[in-house]
Amino acid sequence: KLKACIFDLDGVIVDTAVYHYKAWKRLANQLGFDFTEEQNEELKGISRIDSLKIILNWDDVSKTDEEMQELATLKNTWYVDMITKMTPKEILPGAKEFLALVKANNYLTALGSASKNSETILKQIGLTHMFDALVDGNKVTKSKPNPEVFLVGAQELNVKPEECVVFEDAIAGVQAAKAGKMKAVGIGKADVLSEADLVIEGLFEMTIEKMENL
Ligand code: G16
Ligand code: MG
Repeated sequence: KLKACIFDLDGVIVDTAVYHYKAWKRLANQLGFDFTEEQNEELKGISRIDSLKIILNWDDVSKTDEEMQELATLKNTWYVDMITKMTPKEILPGAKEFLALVKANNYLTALGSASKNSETILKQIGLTHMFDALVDGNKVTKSKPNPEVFLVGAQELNVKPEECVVFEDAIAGVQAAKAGKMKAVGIGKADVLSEADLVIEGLFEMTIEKMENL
């Protein structure tokens, strides 16, 4: 029986992908190249440093580890400038309501995000108190599709992986949930997230019944 819900942040609770995109684009432009919104899809759910490696690879740019750290830090400065201006209005449709619903039905809740900025984002949108456990890029080292971020979430909630359902918008995130032996609800397009147990457009479509029937 399911006991806990683990939520990804970017793409599930809020759309910070637009800010990541703007900041990475600015960095790429500064380095003399560009990339499309379609390419940006590949960066969803991927850690900061791994995202940078993918971007540099698109234009065959090679940098030392030290240079990469500097570039990632620069991108993050621009990104943080944008997310510190976020407001609760940016919570995605149905997210707050579904969190309240699962809590009212005695399910435990955890955040399972690759971001090292999750605390700032949750504070800005006023949802920190809705989570029984917070697991993000500061607590784990292995990027999704590795299940580490979700397994640590289950551990912090004191439940078994089989008792968890993960809500994810990224292919890598759905794969991480399945690799961790958890149920996965994909948020987005069914053809893209075909490995999920159920795909919905957003949390506004989710019900307790759908969750219990997974
Ligand atoms: C998010 C985004 C990724 C981003 C990653 C790391 O993951 O989807 O694009 O690269 O976090 O973010 P930061 O640079 O803030 O540490 P998630 O897991 O919340 O979808
Ligand atoms: Mg995501």
